Amino acid sequence: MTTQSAQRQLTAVPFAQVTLDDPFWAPRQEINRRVSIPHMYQMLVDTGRLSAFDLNFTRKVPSPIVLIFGDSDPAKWLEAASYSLVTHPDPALAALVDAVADKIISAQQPDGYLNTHFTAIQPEMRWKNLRDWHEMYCAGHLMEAAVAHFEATGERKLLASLARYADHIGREFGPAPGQRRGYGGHPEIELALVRLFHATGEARYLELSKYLVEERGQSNPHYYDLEAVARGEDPLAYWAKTYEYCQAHAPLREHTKVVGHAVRAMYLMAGVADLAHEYNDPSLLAVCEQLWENLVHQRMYLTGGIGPSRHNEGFTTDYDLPDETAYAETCASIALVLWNHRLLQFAGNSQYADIVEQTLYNGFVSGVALAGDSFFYVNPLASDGTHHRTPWFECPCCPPNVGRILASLGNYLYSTSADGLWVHFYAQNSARMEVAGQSVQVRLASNYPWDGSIQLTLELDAPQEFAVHLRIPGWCDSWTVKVNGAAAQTVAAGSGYVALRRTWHSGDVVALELDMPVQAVYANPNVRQMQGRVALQRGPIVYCLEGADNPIVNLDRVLLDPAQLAAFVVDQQPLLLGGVAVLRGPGQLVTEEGWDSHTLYRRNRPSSTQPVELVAVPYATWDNREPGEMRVWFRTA
Ligand code: FUB
Ligand code: ZN
Repeated sequence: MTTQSAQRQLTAVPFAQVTLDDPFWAPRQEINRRVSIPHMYQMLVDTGRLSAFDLNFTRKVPSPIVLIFGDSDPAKWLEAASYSLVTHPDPALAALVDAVADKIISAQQPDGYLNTHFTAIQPEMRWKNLRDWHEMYCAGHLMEAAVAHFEATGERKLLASLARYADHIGREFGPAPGQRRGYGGHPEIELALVRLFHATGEARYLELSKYLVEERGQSNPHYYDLEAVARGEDPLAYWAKTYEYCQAHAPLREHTKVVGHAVRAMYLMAGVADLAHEYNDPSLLAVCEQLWENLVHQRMYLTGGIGPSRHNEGFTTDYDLPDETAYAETCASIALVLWNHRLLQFAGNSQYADIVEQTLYNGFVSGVALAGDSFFYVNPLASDGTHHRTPWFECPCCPPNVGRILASLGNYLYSTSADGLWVHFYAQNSARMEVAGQSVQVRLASNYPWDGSIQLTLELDAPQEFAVHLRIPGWCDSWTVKVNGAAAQTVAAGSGYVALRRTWHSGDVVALELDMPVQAVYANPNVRQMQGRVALQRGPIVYCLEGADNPIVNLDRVLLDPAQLAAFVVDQQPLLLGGVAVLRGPGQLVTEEGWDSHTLYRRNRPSSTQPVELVAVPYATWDNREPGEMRVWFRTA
């Protein structure tokens, strides 16, 4: 990617123009609409998150921090519900959305301020602790909800309300005399303000976003120290010890690694990617590229999970990727998707689409049960059988976050550029988009991700020359492409796409065959926790063993010989786990022969194994049956 220009060459096709009817996502979207969104609404009601906007609740002070940022949960729900209305008009949901929008607006103060906790409970503490108290984070989610609500309904009332709140924040914070040089400890508002700018056309929101990014980590003494002293606190008593936790340890352009809380880091970088484009600032894009390299090559799980540590809900050191204790918060994977999707639009480099795909199909969608009414907050890569999804959390950030991504999933499939269209993912769908000045209807038929045969049919009003860019996924080593049955002239794009450049006629069919064998995956020798281990992947799907299919006590005793991979068969099971391809193949089980419950250590090692038939299921679908062990990384024979 060039660092001379930071302008995006691609424009993502919005989900409103894409209808998924594939076997993987379409049923999940339907469950999201029919089960998750109503379930989450009820949870918000039951936990007082919605009635908080009536501003007549009480709460002990100091409040648990999770209650302080409770406004963000209805905001994400409203965003999810608004997206759902776009693809599935539903008068009952529309009425609920309208009522929630009104409720939020009703809590707005005359000066534009809009936060339930710091209006009803601690009004004297408004903006006094930007580091910890999440006011800007909540504001950001409310702004995203307002943009989604406006786009779904055409109603400007919530958008106008959040614009007033943004104006309030813009008056309070900034570099001008009389303003405070603060910025939020939990990024989110940065990317939200860019969305608000696009929805309203008001450049001051973009300027505010830029200020918040540029100011981060700048002042000396540190802004968070100054505000701590003003509260009568010792800044050194900060539990996280260092401002790396909230990416405020140094000015952004001096960041060299992804650090701290994973969700904060990713939301921040998604906003930075937006600003790089909006201001055509290569130095911001360069920071994105540098941190991306560190994240993807040293700090990311195979599933697209990020942030191994529970302590800071975030990053530790390079190559520290334990499986059983992995934190890998669902929200962190979501934020990773948001960032990579933004990076993808700069030059159409498939390395970013690879991350989006890997994350969506694995560590993101593991976050919700197939039934749609329970969720993972933490996504480990091994379990002794005690980790399960639950209907809700004291800190319920993940469920509505999953809801908004599922409802808008069509966002991730296509882009257009000056020279044509780009296909990033091959889930079956129909879409329409503007290409080279005319509306093009696209039908993509596939059984992805279970099968690598893809057929793309184009319908146009008149013949037109443009390029169709097809992503060759990072996991695919061999592929063919034909147009109307004949081997096609492709231009290999170094960026991981092939381009078919020709005059297209209505009815032209592109056939892409992606070879999709069962693959063994190994970890870099520096990942100490995964040495001598192997994982199974097929296409974008990472597999795991679950106790439900493998009645073995202690799945960690399974040995998998990569030389036996050819013996694995792909078994499509339409009735299992919503319809999945299961992998069946041979393994070995280390027996306990020579050991007993009185022997923890021995001076010689009895090596006794017995053959075992293994059944692997997609990682994302684990814990949807009876409780049991789960494991992604196996010992190698
Ligand atoms: O702090 C707000 C959200 O709650 C974070 O993004 C999550 O990690 C959880 O701590
Ligand atoms: Zn979360």
